[in-house]
Amino acid sequence: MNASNSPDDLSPPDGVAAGLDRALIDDIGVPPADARPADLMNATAHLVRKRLSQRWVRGQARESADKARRVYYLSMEFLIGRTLGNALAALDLHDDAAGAMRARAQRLEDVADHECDAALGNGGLGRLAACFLDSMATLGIPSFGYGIRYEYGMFAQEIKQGAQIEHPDPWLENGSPWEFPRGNVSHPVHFGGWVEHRGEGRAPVWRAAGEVQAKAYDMVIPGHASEHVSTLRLWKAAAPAHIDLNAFNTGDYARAASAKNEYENISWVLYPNDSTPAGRELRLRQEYFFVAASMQDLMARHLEEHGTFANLADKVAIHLNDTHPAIGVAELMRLLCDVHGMPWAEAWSICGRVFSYTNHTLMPEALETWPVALMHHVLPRHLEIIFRINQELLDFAAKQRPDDHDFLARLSLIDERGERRVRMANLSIVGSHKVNGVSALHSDLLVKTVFADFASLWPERFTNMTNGVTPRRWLAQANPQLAALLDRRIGPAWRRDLGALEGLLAHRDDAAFRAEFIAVKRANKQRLARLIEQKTGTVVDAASLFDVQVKRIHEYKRQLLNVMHAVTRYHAILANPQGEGGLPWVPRTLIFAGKAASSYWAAKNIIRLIHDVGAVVNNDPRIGKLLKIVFVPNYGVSVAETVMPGADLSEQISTAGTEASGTGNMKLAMNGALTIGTDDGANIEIREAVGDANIFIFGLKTPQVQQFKQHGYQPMRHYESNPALKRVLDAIAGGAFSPDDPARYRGLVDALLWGGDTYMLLADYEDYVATQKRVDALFRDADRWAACAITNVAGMGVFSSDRTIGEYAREIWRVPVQQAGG
Ligand code: 26Q
Repeated sequence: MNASNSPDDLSPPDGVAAGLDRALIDDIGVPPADARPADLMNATAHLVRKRLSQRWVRGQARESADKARRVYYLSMEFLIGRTLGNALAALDLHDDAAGAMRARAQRLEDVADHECDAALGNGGLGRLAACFLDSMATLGIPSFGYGIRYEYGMFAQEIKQGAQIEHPDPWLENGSPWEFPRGNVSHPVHFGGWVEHRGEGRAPVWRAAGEVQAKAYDMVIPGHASEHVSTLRLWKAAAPAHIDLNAFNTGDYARAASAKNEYENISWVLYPNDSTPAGRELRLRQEYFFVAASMQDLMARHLEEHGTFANLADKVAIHLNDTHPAIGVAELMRLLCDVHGMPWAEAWSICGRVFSYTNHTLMPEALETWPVALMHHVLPRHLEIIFRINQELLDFAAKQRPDDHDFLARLSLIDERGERRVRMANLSIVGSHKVNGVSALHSDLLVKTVFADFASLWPERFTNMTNGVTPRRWLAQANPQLAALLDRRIGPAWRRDLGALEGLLAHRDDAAFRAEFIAVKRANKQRLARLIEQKTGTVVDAASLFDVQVKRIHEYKRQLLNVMHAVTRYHAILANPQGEGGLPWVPRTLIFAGKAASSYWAAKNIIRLIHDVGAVVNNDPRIGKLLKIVFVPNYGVSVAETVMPGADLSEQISTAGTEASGTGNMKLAMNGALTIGTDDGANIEIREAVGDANIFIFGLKTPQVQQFKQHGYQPMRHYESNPALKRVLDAIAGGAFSPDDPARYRGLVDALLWGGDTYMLLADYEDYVATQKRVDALFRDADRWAACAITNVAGMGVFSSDRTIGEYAREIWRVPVQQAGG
């Protein structure tokens, strides 16, 4: 399977090695002898891009000719990371490119490091969208991702004296070799103004006050071991041409520039996933902007292929990645009825067959709502449409449960308590034929709690689609050594058929295999140790247990519980330097990484606490190598690609019932880490896949959490009755780790003792610490630990995003997929 032999292309037959000099001259404008690593990266990217665009053009033509049913995945976030390594692997050009770099005395990894991450997402939801694009392309699903071409992605995190500092992320500063500006594809998007009602039988007219142009920029998404490529189409906001001209003609450049800014700011920057969803007007404009452009785009494609909208639902599936694009429901109704003259009932029937919606969070406070007044100001016609949808919903519901006003008030698209607000989740549910959660537990809780009323109306609408991750990026690319070991033992099919990992179980009892597995893990830990030293200056020992918690910093994810364990261990080592229970201490390295939303005080304080505890522990000569605590700055996709393979232990310790799924848990287990976790999200399904003997589950279960909350949870009881816990909290609150500012962490501790301990850290502390001792015990037996780790890898087949996308395709989108390996 050498791509240079495929009948593919017009491109040079000898791949990267032969084409590189030409590309340096033609595409980069640099003499090959002067090429720096960044030039080599760009030149290689251009070579790869040419091959992909040939496949792309052919594929798009085929899909048009076939009048294929297409999936449109609407998402405010796509956390892609880097593309070069992924594209090389997809084209089977990796070895060829590595050879070409060697011939220039470079390493491909170092060259590839010069690519910026495309960090167009906050965390799990955005990365999930990127894994899904990879799987849709690989499974040959005719598909588009639609989103926003943010000028600035997720902020870059710097740590100064232990505190997070945010910097803008100008990822497009030097251009991106992967984007294709589509000069001929743009759509107008309107805002504001008023609605003119022209009487019976005539459609209302939206007299908008402002217009902005949405310009298409495409990113190519290669399928793996497949000719298929998909498209990620991102929209950039631009002032309409006539605005520019008018101002420039009068010579008023300052006014022209400020007018231009007012339009173009819509696609400037990614909104952070704040602790409280920000009710900011620009965010609503962003949501409508990309939805309106995407809907026009897909409707134009449909009309060109079919000449009618009557069959729209047969040919188009639109997926809402959370409620962020939910305004699409109202926009489709507006386009069909107001613009194309379709009767309301027919349009509503199409709408309900076209849309589907994924929910990613249970926390009621995180459900998106917009003030009615703001919606009226920005999208007056959409608000009217929402009111009409709501009227029909409430009429229907009233027939099911006459006089149950509370029921109707909960279902209503409008929250009438206090300032009236539009509930975007309710709009998404009424407008969709399927609504799913992202793990079995989460989907179950959705129908039992936040969406119980809707589930009583339409039980068949609700379903589960457990998340997955792409094994191409998270195993093949991130962990080449483990990938090579897998290839030798079970063959290469796992890349497209991750269930094949089960074949490892047959090798688990082979001591030689376990030794090889241990050697691969050690090499990956050394690679991670180098990254840690380079980024933090702290030297860590690759022989120690690498205990990893990497994810957004959030109270419900309980990084603070992890820190409490660290302090517990610190105290215990000081008290018993020789060890515990007659056994020496297992040296540990606690590795944290993650960003806090810039306005989230508690999360930022937790980052600071991690650093402060690290500074004390790491420099305490009595501790030596027994405990190290490090925080890797600027966590993102590229950092994750080095962290996942180097982890021994995966911390997934959210309060039961709060983490919808998690996907880092899957990536870590796939790379041979054992999980210490709560009975939450996809952890439960990981336990089922690997067996109780190969995972450390602790703490309260979801029903117990609910019971405790109902019957009055008293955190202070735990504090008073557990001396180790008391010592830990007293030390943190008393300034033991912040002698320069002893009160720095009073607030964090007070929130536990006096503020109700919302996420029940104190209730889970004892079991967590006890479970960490079981972790130590297993780690002392390296061979037994390796057998458990192998069992984890072997069980991860089900967590491929190919499995997830296969389920979406069959059960929600009703599109055919190319079989694995086909
Ligand atoms: C909303 C309104 C205004 C501004 C920002 C937002 C916003 C943005 C992003 C709200 C939420 C998000 C992101 C949520 C998220 O990443 N959720 C995670 O989704 C993963 C994929 O399903 C799950 O695995 C995680 O459990 C879930 O936390």
